[in-house]
Amino acid sequence: MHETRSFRLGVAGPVGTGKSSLIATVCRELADELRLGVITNDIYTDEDARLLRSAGVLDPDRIRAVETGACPHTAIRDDVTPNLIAVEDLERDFAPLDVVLVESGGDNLTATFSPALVDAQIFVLDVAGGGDVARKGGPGIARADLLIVNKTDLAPYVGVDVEQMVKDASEARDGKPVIALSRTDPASVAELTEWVRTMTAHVRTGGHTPVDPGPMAPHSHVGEDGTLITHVHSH
Ligand SMILES: Nc1nc2c(ncn2[C@@H]2O[C@H](COP(=O)(O)OP(=O)(O)O)[C@@H](O)[C@H]2O)c(=O)[nH]1
Ligand SMILES: [Mg+2]
Repeated sequence: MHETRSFRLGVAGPVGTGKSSLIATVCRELADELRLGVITNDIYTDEDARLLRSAGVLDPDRIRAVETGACPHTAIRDDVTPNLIAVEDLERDFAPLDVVLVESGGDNLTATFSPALVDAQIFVLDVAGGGDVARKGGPGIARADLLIVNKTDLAPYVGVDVEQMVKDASEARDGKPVIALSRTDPASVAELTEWVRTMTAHVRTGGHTPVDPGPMAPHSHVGEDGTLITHVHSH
């Protein structure tokens, strides 16, 4: 492994589940301990990058946006080149970096990162999405290196049983880790930062093999000109 190469950690999951907030939390907790960088992916804006810069948890120059110009999952799975260039630029400009967090533009419940882009990935769900999402599964839920059930502080308001949701998720994951997280719950934040710390050390020693969670489900988008763009991945 090249000595300036960082641990590249993907953060995927549907829009609004708290990916940017989770990255801000990791930066706030670990920026004194690990040398961090962040890449965000949005279709036409750099909104996530701006949000993270304004959170004041990391040197703003270490946060860069990739404007995908197309469905964001394409940029984290099918054509990872713009993201790889952004990661490598960041690694070169701030060498050595320990971890680069890559946020996907969350447009789909089954979007996953290519192992060509990240060494490990986190998939983020939130309790507001409903308790049955974890049970229904999907490649990110079943096979990401870490699954986050986020915003547990909201569970009483949306009638979700967090314990059951974590249990369902764990069953779908063959024992791979699940963390019930809320940014208002320090114990859960500590669990998350400990996972990042341990995984960083594990990747550094070469003990971790990136796993492809598998392709996302076939789906369609309405393009800018009103035409239907259909993504069908067959293997
Ligand atoms: N109640 C609660 N809200 C949260 C938590 N984490 C994030 N949010 C809110 O959820 C919304 C979406 O968060 P964001 O990080 O932008 O989601 P993203 O689209 O996945 O990047 C924002 O209004 C956040 O303030 C949490 O732990 N608890
Ligand atoms: Mg975001």
